[in-house]
Amino acid sequence: MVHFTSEEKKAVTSLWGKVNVEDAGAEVLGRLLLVYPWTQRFFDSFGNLSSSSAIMGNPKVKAHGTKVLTSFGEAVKDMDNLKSTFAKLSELHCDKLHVDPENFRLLGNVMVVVLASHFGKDFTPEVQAAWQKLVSGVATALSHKYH
Ligand code: HEG
Repeated sequence: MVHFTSEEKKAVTSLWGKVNVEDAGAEVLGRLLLVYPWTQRFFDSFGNLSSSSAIMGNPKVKAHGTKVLTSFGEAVKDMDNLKSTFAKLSELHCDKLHVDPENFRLLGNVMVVVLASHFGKDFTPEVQAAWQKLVSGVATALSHKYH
């Protein structure tokens, strides 16, 4: 499992405190659907995803993105226990949703891009390294129950 130093935990937590979960959630999920269009197939109940502006302004994308980032917030709160935090969600994504776990890595990297664009020079290389570690740890934890 990934290990976080106290500096890394601080870097992750202090940035997370400034994140607007609704706005960032809409942007992360929207960009995932736009950049990796095959991910759209999991969301055929979301209505219009036919263009960049349709995706980025879709209220269901925003609502679900908020849900995903709120869940990420649980990871931030308890970085030493990612595996147990995401055990149930891992089962859900595997058994019920059939999401290929590679998509968790894609979402994590989109998340890093969005944070970089929001925080500019405050997103230092050290802060990025800590976040990359977290998104990778979350993806691994979400993949753990796959069989
Ligand atoms: Mg998943 C549902 C979290 C990536 C597709 N996802 C959910 C839910 C949460 C969640 C908290 C709600 C679970 C519930 O209703 O009990 N998802 C989550 C995280 C990540 C992630 C933290 C991070 C990497 N999800 C993800 C990806 C896809 C996906 C990459 C597909 C490309 N999630 C998905 C679908 C649902 C959820 C299709 C069900 C949506 C619905 O029907 O409401």
